Amino acid sequence: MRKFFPFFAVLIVFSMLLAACGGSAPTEAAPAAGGEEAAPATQSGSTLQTVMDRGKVICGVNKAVPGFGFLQEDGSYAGFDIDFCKALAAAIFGDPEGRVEYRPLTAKERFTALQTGEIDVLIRNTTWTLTRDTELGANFVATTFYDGQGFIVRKDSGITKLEDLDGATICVGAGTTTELNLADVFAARGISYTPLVFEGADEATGAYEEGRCDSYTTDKSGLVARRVVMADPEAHVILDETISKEPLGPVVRHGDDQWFDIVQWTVYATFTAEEFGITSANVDEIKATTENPSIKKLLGLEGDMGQKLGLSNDWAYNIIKYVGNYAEIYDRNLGPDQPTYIPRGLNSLYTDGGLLYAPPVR
Ligand SMILES: N[C@@H](CCC(=O)N[C@@H](CS)C(=O)NCC(=O)O)C(=O)O
Repeated sequence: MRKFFPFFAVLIVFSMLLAACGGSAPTEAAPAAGGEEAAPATQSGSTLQTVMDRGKVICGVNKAVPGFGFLQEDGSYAGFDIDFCKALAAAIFGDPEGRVEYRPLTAKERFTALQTGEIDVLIRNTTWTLTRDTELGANFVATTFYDGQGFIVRKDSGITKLEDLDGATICVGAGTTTELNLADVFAARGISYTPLVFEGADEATGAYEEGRCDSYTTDKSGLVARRVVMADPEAHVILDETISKEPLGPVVRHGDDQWFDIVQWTVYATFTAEEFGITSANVDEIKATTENPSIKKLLGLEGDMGQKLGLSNDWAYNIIKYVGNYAEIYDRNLGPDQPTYIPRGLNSLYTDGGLLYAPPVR
């Protein structure tokens, strides 16, 4: 019984913080959904036209998560999510160089930026949930990274499991699924805690490193990423336990099916290229020699797959040539040679025991 009072106190504080920070609940009315049924299959959306007229795609990204979305010292962006922005630009414009404008957004800002048209697409460690898919006027197109929420603690804290966090102060980002899972799971397991809520990862991990909280919680990918930029990464350990499902991927606005299709098939082209063993290094040779009808369709040698999307027929060739297949994107950012190494696990092709499975290009 002794645990109950502090636990409810925590809940009240948490609710106040959630109200202040917006949580992941909608804070603005979403634009009217376009309605998939209302739109004929051949209807042209306006986002592609806007992007083509502008000559650039505006991509909402993270700037604080190395390996995923990170603003580097030279002012350029790098990461797994950034590469999907480039893949989209390659599909639309051919060479993606100079064709993406990155808009750094905090977790709290991201859905409003999408709703208001400030960005064309959100590619920023964002979890697909029912509420976001409906009330926020967002459409998740595909999962590019299967993740789950975890916790990082100081190695010398002696904390090895969630129950050891009873009574702890936990640093967490505002407007995230992380906040909500933390409340649900800790309540269900009767673990009391005090949340310290911050708008950005820099602030949250800064507070954790200063010892203001006993643990920092976010997607495990985010923990690996943020550990890299800590003063002494070796002094911190990520607990084994994963408390949620966090399927991360690109998001578009409701109401433009053509744009949805373009972003979705851009992702699928990277999976399909890996499945066929087509890389940025061998795509020209394969293009010149292949007799495989499926590869011919993908690379635009047969059929008019690109045109059906409103693009040129070499859309997928350009993605592969200039950005690479999924494995290349993964390894460049999260592979064994990177400080942000994350074993592929669920993010392997279905043929390798993972969850990545693209519908056929035909
Ligand atoms: N995947 C989760 C969490 C994503 C998220 O934004 N996490 C925070 C962790 S504090 C983050 O990346 N913050 C970086 C920033 O806002 O600069 C979600 O979609 O809500």
